[in-house]
Amino acid sequence: MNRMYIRTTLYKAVISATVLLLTLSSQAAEMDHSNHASHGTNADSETSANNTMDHSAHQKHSMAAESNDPHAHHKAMMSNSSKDKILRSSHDYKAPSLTMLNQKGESIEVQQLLNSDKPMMVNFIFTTCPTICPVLSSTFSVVNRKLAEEKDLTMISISIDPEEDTPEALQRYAAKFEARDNWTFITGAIEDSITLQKAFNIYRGSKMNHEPVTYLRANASKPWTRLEGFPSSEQLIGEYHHMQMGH
Ligand SMILES: [Cu+2]
Repeated sequence: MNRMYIRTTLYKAVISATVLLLTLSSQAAEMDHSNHASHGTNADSETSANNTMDHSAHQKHSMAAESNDPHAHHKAMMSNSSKDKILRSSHDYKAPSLTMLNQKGESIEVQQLLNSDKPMMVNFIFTTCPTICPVLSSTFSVVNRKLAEEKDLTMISISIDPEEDTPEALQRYAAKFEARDNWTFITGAIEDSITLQKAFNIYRGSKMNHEPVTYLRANASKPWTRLEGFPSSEQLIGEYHHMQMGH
């Protein structure tokens, strides 16, 4: 769908239908993902069901709705341009054999790391991203803390901008998101990052085109679950428990 068309249409609706707006404004606590438009956030996500969001990174938008609020039209647009949904699919991605680096500067055999017989959650990020990655990383941070008792779980964030994301940069990023020991950040050669992105069908030619995707699997004998969109921490934890029950 054409986002600009939606926004334009909504704006007209705002002008002509105040009553409608007041109704919509009650949904204003939903997130504004309009700044994610350039990342193609919603392009493929129209078909899925789940619409629960982690709002932790967007508290500033959680204003109470008021009847005479002059920003009601803005809120209405936010709530309606942000029907972010999670598109869930299953894939047999093959981790390539690569030697990369973790945030401590240690060599990591990527294939060995990813082909673990233990549960795993993976995403692709870059530390200077102003939009998608802070949301994904905030969610990972909450999950990392809430699943602290799950000793087998490994969480992995792979840089798609390894030239900027040195091990030191990743270590600072990890500290910022209070990453526990079981959350590893991966960088290395740009070609290797691209190879890895292609293996997980997330390479889009430029870091500026990247999409929010989270991958999970119970162990190396299972397919990867691919979640496109912005799952909340509760959703990710739900996926984790679901997967641990053998589904
Ligand atoms: Cu990003």
